[in-house]
Amino acid sequence: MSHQITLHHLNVSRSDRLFWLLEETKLPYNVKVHFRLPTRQAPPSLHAVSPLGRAPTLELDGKTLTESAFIIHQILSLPEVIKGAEDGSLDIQVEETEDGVFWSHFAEGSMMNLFQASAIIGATGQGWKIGAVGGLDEAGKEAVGKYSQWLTEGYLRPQIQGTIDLAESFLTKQGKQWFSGTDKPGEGDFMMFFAINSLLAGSRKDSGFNVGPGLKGWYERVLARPAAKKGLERLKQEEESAKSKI
Ligand SMILES: N[C@@H](CCC(=O)N[C@@H](CS)C(=O)NCC(=O)O)C(=O)O
Repeated sequence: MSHQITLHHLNVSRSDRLFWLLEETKLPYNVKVHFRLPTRQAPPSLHAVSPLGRAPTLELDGKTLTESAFIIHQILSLPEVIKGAEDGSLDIQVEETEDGVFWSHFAEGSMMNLFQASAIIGATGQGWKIGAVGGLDEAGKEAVGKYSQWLTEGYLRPQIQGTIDLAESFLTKQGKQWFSGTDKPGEGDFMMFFAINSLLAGSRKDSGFNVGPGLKGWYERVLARPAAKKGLERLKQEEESAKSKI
């Protein structure tokens, strides 16, 4: 059965996980690009298709799916994807593994929540500090600046580094190639991709976190895969083509 798939992508977002996954599955898909507002929030067009206005959102045969982990789970459960993995035409871990489920939950539940908190405090703290919001006097602005600096640097940074170190030690100390724990990438790998990509090549590249050789090697293995290359290229092309129509 051929499926009708539309990926709703927001620039600089977790939907990079799905570009990689969809290319690995060889399923054809359409892309609708949504651009963030100057406040960095999702635009009304994404709210129109997604209950919380979040990306990724995927339309699969008329059904609206949200939450990347759930979307990945649904795609990996499609009969043709299971069959492709069984007959060897797809080189991905489709059957759930203990490691794969763990890292899939870890990616959002322990890693991204901290990154997200830090990003929100950093951006909103700056807004209060420069007087764009809050209406504070100089002493108040200074206090907000000090508190947000302590939260992001003193409180959250060590916790975020701890999540990076745990992922590093899984790959190095346990000698694993993939977060699936097998010789193929699976749901844990697709889910971990957003954070690691942002640390090594994206918005967190210069944020001063220590990313070890295990994660760097994992990232190189991902990027060496034709499907990951194709997915990232498609993401770029879709954004460029949508931008040219604005
Ligand atoms: N847990 C969700 C998180 C989705 C999420 O927060 N997406 C961000 C982009 S990375 C978003 O849509 N932000 C827009 C906004 O907050 O307005 C998932 O894994 O899909």
